[in-house]
Amino acid sequence: MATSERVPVELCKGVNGLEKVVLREVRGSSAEIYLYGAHVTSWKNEHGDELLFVSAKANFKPPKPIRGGIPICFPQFSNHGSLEQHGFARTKFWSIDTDPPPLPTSTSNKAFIDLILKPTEEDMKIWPHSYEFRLRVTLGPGGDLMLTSRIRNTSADGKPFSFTFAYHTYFSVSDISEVRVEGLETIDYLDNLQNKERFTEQGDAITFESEVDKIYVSTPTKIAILDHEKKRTFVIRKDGLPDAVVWNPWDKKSKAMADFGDDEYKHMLCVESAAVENPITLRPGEEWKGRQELSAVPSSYCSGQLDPQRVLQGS
Ligand code: TA6
Repeated sequence: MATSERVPVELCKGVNGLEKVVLREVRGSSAEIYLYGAHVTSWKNEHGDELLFVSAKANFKPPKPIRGGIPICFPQFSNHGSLEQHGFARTKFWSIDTDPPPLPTSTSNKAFIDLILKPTEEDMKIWPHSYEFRLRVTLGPGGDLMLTSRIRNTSADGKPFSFTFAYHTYFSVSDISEVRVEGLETIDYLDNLQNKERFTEQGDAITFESEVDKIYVSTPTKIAILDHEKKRTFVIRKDGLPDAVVWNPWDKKSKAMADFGDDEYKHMLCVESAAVENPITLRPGEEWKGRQELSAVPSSYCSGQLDPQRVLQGS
């Protein structure tokens, strides 16, 4: 095995020479994060199975965002106002943070990276607030992937600022028509396909037969995505992120996206830990923390081993 394959953290060149960090865990799981956008583009289990979806037509060419993985939506989710859709964090070059303030749950893992984004003078013309955005990406001992964002208002002008946020996670699924989402039953959502009108989820699980673009508000902290064919369940655990966006573009919208294959909607689902309904406001000196932990567990219904409710109620 080449030496580089053993180190827990490796900085190297990715697509089009863009710098990326590779995290490796001793049992074989791995993750990749581009400094462009602090964008997680790969999360593999110990068998080398890719768990995230990245479009075969994804651009790895700034200033366009990368289609897939885990784009970071900041300082806004969606595209109201003057900022670009989903904000600028995903189309900026981040730096490696060599001196991060300690995280209370500071990791004993070795496979983690701290990245930081701060506005330039130029940036301040677009969004006139000074902040420090620190992101820690950790690959846990069992192959779990954790993203912790800390955003601090560092303005000297005494002004607060508000923002909305999402980890826009694209999960790889075998067949969207064989996927169920558990944990959002009875939860209210804003339907992006119906002028953000508010509804209550009626189903006993969410299944997919057409385009879905829903912002579930004040959701439980755990959400499960069950991929029946792969006998795999993704579990999202989130903290500081009260909402969850569920999106599949389906066929028509897929054809309209240049950086997305016409049929790729069949093999992906976005379930995004988010803070959208109620923007977060920070006064100078205040810091917000938003964290999501992703795990992928085997699920085999036939043996009745996995009851999704048990997964959601479990520790
Ligand atoms: O998260 C769902 C969504 O807001 C959809 O409305 C769709 O626009 C998707 O994000 C992708 O946005 P993007 O800017 O990455 O093409």
